Amino acid sequence: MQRNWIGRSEGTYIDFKFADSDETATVFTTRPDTLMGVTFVSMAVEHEFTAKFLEDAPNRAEMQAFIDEVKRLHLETRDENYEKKGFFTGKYLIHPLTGEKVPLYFANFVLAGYGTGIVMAVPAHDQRDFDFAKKYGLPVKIVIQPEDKALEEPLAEAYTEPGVLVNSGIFDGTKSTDAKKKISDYVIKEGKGRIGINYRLRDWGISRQRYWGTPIPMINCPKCGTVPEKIENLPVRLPENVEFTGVTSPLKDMPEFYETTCPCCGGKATRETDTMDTFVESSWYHMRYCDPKSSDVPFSRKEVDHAMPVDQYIGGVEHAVMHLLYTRFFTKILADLGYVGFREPVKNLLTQGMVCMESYSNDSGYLYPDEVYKKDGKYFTISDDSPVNVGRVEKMSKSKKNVVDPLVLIDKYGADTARLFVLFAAPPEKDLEWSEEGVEGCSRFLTRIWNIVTANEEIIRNFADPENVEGNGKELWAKTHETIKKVGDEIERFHFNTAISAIMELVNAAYKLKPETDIEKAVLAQALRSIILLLNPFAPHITEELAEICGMKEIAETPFPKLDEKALVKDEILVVVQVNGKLRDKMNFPANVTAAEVEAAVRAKDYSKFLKSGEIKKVVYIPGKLVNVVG
Ligand code: ANZ
Ligand code: ZN
Repeated sequence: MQRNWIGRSEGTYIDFKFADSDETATVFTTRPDTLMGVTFVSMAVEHEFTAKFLEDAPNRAEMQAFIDEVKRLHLETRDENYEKKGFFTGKYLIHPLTGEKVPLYFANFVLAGYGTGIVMAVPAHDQRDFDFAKKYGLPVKIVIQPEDKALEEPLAEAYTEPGVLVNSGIFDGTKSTDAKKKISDYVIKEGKGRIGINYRLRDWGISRQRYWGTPIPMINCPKCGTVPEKIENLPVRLPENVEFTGVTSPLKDMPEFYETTCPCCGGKATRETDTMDTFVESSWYHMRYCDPKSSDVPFSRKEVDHAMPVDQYIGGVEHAVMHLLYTRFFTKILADLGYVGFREPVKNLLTQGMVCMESYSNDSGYLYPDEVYKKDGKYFTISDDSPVNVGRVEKMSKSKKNVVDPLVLIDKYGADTARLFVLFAAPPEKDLEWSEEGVEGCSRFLTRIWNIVTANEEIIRNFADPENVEGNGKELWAKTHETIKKVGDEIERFHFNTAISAIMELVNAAYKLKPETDIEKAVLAQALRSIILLLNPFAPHITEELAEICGMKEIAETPFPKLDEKALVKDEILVVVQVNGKLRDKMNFPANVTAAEVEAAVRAKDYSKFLKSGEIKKVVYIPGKLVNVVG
């Protein structure tokens, strides 16, 4: 996402001479392969050429009106999907290769801040240029043909795929992918262009007309201009006796703050009342947390290098480009200046999803979920049983009223159920769809655990973990330790939902064992203790309560359950049999089977109908997995 946001773009600058002067209009293009298809050139109204064009224009008023309209549009919206509009500048440019005259247009979709603000237009191969050409009756010249069949003219839309060059003189027959470099090299060799790199990234204006934020320590003097505050007067502190009118920053109404003297000439001057964007601070202030007591420096390198970088950043996806890009930028500067010894502030990023829910509405607007009820798959209002429309599942928002109050949920089901549902319903990086059924399911699951633990309280109290298990309890013993391993691994990867579903499986397995022997009781006791411990991070209240009932130590003081590798050793393994690479059979072997025993077992079977020669030439055994029979 950051790479996209920065938007590095490699292309070529190409010079077009004006037909009526010696001046040059330079375009930036990433598609020099289409150069021979240029039928006009478009430019931003904010370009510096504009003033001259206005002077020369016979229809100056009309041109000015167009320019004003587009400028307003560019200030008001950043979304570039508005209707394409243009205006002829009255000027022509000379095509650098053909020498033909091409008209120069103002176009509202050309941005002043990107490239050169001038674009060579290729209507046949660029959709924006195509729409523009259709609207203003400009020619469409095909210079790239698909390799399999010729395009039908007139085109219904721009052809933007690669192909082979046509109508391009010496470049005819060249693949468009190769022609990019060829034409670019040619133009450069002719002295009519240069390689260019452009970035989509816009400048970051860090000042805000707000009170909260770091003061900008600058002073505006009518004589000296904008000058920095004297070092001995730093830091500039914001007044604390402020009143918020809700209209302007209170600083603008506080002469006691802004009236000052100029550090250069000593005359009357005003202090800057804008403050810095809060991102300026959040880009580095976490480093102060590593060293909150230093008073001569913001932080000491020793303390910061010890604690930073951040191991795990968790945030909404909106931080991936803004905050995280700024903080990387600040960190690199601080590293360059020698204030920190690392160049990346964060080791790992998790962008969590959103909580979503369907919305309910009727003619009088949106309804809260507790104003409706569900019957036979349809929804009705509680107030008068009238039907309710159900909207799509989307981000919870107050305006759509598709929100649930966690307190209501906690009152009805308890905090453990609420937390368990949130963690279970989706992996953290995905959106979570809220559902009452899901919440009820989690509540039932906790009840099942309560029931099985309290029913086996004596067993849990009296039986220690088993040493080694054979026979009837073996399956649950293995399952317990598989679950311990899985839950541990999944928690480390933030996959709480799969950790919880593994615990659910273990609960089901525990319900199946009806213990008779002491060893079986020990197995069940260990399984139930493990369930309590493993579930504790997700449902702390009920599990601490159960631990106490069963005479276990306080869980907060208990380490994560230990994995017993012995329990994971399988008695039997399943080996897949391939004959000449195709799956043909499966066989069970004792876990300690040797390659020779597997080969003997395979040779004892009759696979002759799958063998080309009718007999086995070779047997290749990949231990524990598969055996390939060749012949
Ligand atoms: C001719 C051409 C033909 C183009 C074609 C595209 C397709 P990126 O990849 O984002 O860098 N462009 C250049 N400057 C512009 C500006 N200031 N405002 C609007 N558009 C501008 O995009 C580069 C392409 O965007 C350039 O390549 C140019 O159009 C356009 F079949 O040149 B192209
Ligand atoms: Zn001054």
